[in-house]
Amino acid sequence: MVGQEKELSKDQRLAWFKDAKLGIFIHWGIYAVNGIDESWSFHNGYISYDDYMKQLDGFTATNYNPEYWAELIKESGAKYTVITTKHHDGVALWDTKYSDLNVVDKTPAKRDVLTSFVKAARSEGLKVGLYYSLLDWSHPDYPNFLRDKKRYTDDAKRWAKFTKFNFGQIEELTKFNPDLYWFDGDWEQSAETWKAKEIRDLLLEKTPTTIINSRLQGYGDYATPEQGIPITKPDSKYWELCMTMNNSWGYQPNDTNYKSVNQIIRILVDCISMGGNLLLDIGPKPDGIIPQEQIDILKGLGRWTNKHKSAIYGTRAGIPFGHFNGYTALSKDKTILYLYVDNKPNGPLLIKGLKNKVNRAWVVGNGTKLKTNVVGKLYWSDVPGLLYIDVPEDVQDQDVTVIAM
Ligand code: FHN
Repeated sequence: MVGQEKELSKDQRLAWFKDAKLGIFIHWGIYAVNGIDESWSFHNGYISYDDYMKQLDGFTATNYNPEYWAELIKESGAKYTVITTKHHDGVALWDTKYSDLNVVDKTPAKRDVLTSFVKAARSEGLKVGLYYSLLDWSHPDYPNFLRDKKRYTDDAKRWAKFTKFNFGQIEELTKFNPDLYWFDGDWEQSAETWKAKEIRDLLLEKTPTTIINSRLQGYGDYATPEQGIPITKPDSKYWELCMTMNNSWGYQPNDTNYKSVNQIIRILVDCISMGGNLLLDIGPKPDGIIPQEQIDILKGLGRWTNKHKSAIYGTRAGIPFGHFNGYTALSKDKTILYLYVDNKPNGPLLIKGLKNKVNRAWVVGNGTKLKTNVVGKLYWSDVPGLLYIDVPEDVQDQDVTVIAM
């Protein structure tokens, strides 16, 4: 249960996560072959189960280059990555001994594509998260199959068989020594039915320094909002927003509705300003090529994150809205305030109601000192009244300018 262990131990386990700010999510599976919705397309009846599974024949991984994936993820500025080891369709990316529904036995890729990625990501210094769907719509002993067709409703023996299988696969994943377990699909059963506490205990016993996302029916460590940016800070000390670059998790060539680099940077700073992380998704093609639009976004993001490192990693949530018309964050020791300027200012920035004296202000990434002008300071106080900061056009970033003070 959240908060079950001693707070210190949970804080220690989550320390890297709190500082990381950016992760890259990877949805890679057979759904990329037809370029359709991952798992949901058959569950919702847009394609028959048999036709969905025909995609196994097209998952080739012929151009799969895990070292390049890891390099690119690193270049984006991400500190961690989470890959779908098995989505709701039940197709495993590793050589599981619990089912032959895996890319080694059933696809022309004929090899475990997970091990090489974990290794490559680690060599780039990235923390590695493994996504695992608790529900498995392919397993014959899993009760819920198609949206309107249940295999069974109450059969303790079959559920026990499924539970054994699920624990078997989860235990196999512990051998990768993940820094993070990213569960999904918990909504179909209760914590008791999943044996969520036992899953958590198993993971912390096998991999004691790991962390677990919230989708384990209350037995995770941090909140996992999805897609819509939280308007207010989620009610959890640790959290991560997971989000697609276009409207799809997996590769869908027809979905060209990509957010721009600028829009994604603004979402990232929104998360940072509330003390959270952004887990941004990519969906590689069935041969392992990452679509060019996604590469461009990762590189564009990398340009900005590399320039603004000090205002990203290890920061904490900013000051309450009302002091500044935009996103803010604080350095870990709370001596530096960062202002993220996501629109071209048409005059000096205004910060009001500060309780601390401001010694200097500068542009993050190029160090230019900025002129500040205090208006309405009380003669008996060190605290500025209205503080204006000029940000000349030639020091502004093409996306989001960051001012430190
Ligand atoms: O059903 C999945 C969906 O396909 C995708 O994997 C996302 C990622 O967070 N999670 C589920 C829905 O919450």
